[in-house]
Amino acid sequence: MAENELRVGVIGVGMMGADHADRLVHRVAGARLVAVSDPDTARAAALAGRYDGVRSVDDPLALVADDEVDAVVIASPGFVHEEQVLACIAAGKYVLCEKPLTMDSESSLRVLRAEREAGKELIQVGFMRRFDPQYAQLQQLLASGDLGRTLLLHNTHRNKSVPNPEFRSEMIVRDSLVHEVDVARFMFGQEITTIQVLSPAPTSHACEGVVDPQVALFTMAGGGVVTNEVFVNCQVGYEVRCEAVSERGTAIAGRPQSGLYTTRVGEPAGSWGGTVDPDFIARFGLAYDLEFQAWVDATRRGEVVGATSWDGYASTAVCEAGMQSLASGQPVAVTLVDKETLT
Ligand code: ISE
Repeated sequence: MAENELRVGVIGVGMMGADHADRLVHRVAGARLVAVSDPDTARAAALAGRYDGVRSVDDPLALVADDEVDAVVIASPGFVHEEQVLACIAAGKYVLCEKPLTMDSESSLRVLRAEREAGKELIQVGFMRRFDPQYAQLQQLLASGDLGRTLLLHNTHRNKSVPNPEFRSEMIVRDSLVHEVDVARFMFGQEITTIQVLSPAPTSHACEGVVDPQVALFTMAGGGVVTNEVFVNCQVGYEVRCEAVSERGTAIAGRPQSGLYTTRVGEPAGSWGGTVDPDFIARFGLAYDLEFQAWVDATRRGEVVGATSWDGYASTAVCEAGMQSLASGQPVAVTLVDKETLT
């Protein structure tokens, strides 16, 4: 093992966790995947068997406590995050937890308080857009003041489809819009004070009773406004972008790049740009790689980078208000505790 190499355990090896495991093995320097855990123990064992020196551990809390695990990636479903993150804090281990931090603001607050009481920042929340080179560049541009004060953001977030018949309208707010919540806070450097979720007539491709697309409006603490379209059954592919409108100019992150101009006999007759990404793993692959590298480097230095537990708590609180607004159609105020005292 290289000196100071970070030994990482991954909890939850569904689509995202398996991708993260592969990332740790092949694309991140300074870390070594040593253990994986999943309620589907056969799936965990099969994944562990693919790599040298990786064990599968049935109990996720035993993985956290394992002496050979220095730091933990949590890619399990949101409803088990609280228990698993609290276990990491109790063990004094750094953790990269996929969003959402927890399912509601009360439980996120319990996590935040536990981390404060432990006296050391340990939690990074997996908001990967912060590491996408264009999103990061846009944030730096806005923070530099070159474009003047930021007035508006327009976010677009489209997924090809959600074939899951269990899918519910609230999941669009909690699992998809939550990314734009973090983007708005990141770009403005301010909290969101109100959220309103509008329910346009749904696409015929949505499951029965599901409101899709949704349009969410955020008001920022400084008075800026953010419009968000989230459309998870757009049928085409994965499209995510953010346009900022400032006093002296505008900028867009995530605009498709033009590519090779080709023509061909047959259908389609040719193309002049790239293709639309199929899903978030393709679209944000580089962002995830950069996020993981930053997490590993920071953990080895004993620091936390990216979205913190406060960011996780604040975004959960906004989504909670968003789910109320989805039900009523009315704007809902976001209430946060005092950041310094947590009261
Ligand atoms: C999923 O959970 C994600 O995090 C993706 O980034 C998002 O695009 C998708 O809508 C969510 O369901």
